[in-house]
Amino acid sequence: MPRPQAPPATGAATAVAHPNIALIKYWGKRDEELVLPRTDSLSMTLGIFPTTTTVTLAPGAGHDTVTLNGHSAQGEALRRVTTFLDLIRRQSGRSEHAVVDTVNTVPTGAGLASSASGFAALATAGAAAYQLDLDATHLSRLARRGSGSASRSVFGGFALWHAGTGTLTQADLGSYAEPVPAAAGLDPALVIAVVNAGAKAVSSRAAMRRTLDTSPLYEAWAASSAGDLTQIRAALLAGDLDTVGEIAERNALGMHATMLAARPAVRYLSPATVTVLDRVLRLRQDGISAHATMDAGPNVKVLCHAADADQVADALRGAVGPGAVHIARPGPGAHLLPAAT
Ligand code: 2P0
Repeated sequence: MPRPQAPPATGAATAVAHPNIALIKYWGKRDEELVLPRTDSLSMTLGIFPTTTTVTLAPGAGHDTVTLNGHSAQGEALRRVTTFLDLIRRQSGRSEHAVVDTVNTVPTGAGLASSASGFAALATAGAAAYQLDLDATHLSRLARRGSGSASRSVFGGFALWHAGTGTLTQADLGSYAEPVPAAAGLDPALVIAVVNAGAKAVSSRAAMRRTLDTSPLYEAWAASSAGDLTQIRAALLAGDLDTVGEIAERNALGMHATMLAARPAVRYLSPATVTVLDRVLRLRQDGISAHATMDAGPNVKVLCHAADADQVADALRGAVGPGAVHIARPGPGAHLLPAAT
């Protein structure tokens, strides 16, 4: 795999990464410490809402300093970043603390997770700042440790994150994302309908743990997800967006079914979610290829042909109110920005 760019020699680096939306979901960890998933997953990296992160080494500083959208990070957010920097320090054999400055362009309360783009950007900038010369595969493995889905945002377009197999050590080595080929004619868009911008009641980390521990439906979904993955790869290669959408929708609904069967149940879907799902069904009845996927929240992402995206967005706007619908095309993988001169 190519390197995102040659690492700089200055101890400072800036990287950009974009969010991704899974078409085959990651839901459930085999190992929490190593962030090893139970199943393979497959996503599309978006061309909107980049996160830009600068990591600057601070020799002599007694701790890391983290700024998120101009505000000093505290508590759990700070702990996750410093733990991640500790990993980079161990791998690079260096001990300096760092100053991390992150700007996230997901509109406040858009209901889209920023941990994927956030940790992909942090891994890319952090590795460069600490002179850790990693190719994209190893960057993906590193980003995974910050947040599982971040492993996929290292790559643009469609990406497959391997769960890894064998012993924990073997799985750690084998769990990374890689690009997935798609037919040249495939021109997808994801229309994002934000039905509720509020914070979620249960974190996805806690929800996936509870699902794995208590849901009698979990193993059945995990097994069926393997078949979904094989079929969606074939559909991507064949340029069959309708089949891609069909598989993505059933995989997401199956994931939510596992949560609904957890004890106690985890229910992210709201009445407005179901209203949007009805609109998507109506679009299909009108002959438009549109299929829905939902993550750890009530918002709906609708996969369609780019040529239909405006029409799909109009239809969804009617269900969620103006200003809450975004259109995303496939975007680039995480990359370093040239050093400022
Ligand atoms: C996904 N989600 O595949 C799934 C579908 C949410 C639903 O990845 O615990 O923030 O940091 O590894 O990556 C959200 O989980 O979780 C997620 P951690 P992450 O996109």
